[in-house]
Amino acid sequence: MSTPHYLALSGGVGGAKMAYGLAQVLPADALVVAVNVGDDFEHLGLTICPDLDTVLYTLSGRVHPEQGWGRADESWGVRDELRRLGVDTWFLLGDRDIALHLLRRELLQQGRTLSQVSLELARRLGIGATILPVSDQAVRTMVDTDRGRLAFQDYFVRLRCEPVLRSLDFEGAPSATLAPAVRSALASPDLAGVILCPSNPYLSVAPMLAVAELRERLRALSAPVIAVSPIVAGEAIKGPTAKIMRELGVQPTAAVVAELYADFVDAVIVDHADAQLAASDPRFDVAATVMKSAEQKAALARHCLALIDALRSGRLPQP
Ligand code: FO1
Repeated sequence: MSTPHYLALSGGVGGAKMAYGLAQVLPADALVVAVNVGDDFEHLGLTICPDLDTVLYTLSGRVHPEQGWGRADESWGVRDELRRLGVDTWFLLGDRDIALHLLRRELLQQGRTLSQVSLELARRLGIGATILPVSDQAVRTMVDTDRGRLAFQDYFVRLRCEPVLRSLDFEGAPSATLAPAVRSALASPDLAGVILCPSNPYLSVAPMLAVAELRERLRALSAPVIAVSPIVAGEAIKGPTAKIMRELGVQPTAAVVAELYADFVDAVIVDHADAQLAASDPRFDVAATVMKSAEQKAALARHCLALIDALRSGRLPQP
């Protein structure tokens, strides 16, 4: 990669919206999106990569607009037939989604890495940006709850996040390394900056940072690293982030999110609703972070790029 480029670190729905905004305002060869793999699992013989697929479907304009995951215009013939065959279809996979999974299975069985497969799927979906898993090795989020130790999707989808969370760990992370192209993007002198998308800090960002090499490289980076808070006025924009933070004994605030990343982040963008944080601490910057329309996504992306630009030239963000 020889042109200036930006690396976005993304989980599922919220991260994908940010990545979509960045893809609107950057040339295709200037955006690399490294995606959480902690939610991945094997199901019905398929390798399910929910966050990668959410990014792929969002950037290719195929995502279900209300859910934020899965496909728009989906059909359910396979799910219905599985039900008739007595299969518990707790994890919803539509027909079009299954087609993508069959192709992923085929490409993986040919011996390609998850990075290579993700690049190929992005190409076939017409996406110009580079979409990669944060690691090619399996990192699996496990949760300890009041109902015992659970695999992530059992907790998140089957049990709808109802069990009370006590702690999380990331199986495989201690021996996992960065996907080679993510490492290259981070090591490149052309890296202009890193954007931590507004993803759940515990469920989406922590499994990425559990790959120790990522955190080390972010700490050592000379290019600016910024984060967008997924918490607005004490609540998550979407999903269970605030509930999880309370169960883990921390206040769901943008300030707490900033503290989690304090060792490697140069600035944190918070919503106007949390503007008071920026009044006393120059590490906070304020923007409209709730992204509903394509314009709002692009506007937040432009704000991120302007903040990185200001940090690169040593200027403080303007309130
Ligand atoms: N989320 C659900 O709440 N229920 C589902 O049945 C479900 C199926 C599903 C299938 C493919 C996919 O890529 C994502 C899917 N998700 C589903 C979303 C996903 O499991 C979570 O949103 C993420 O893991 C959290 O980022």
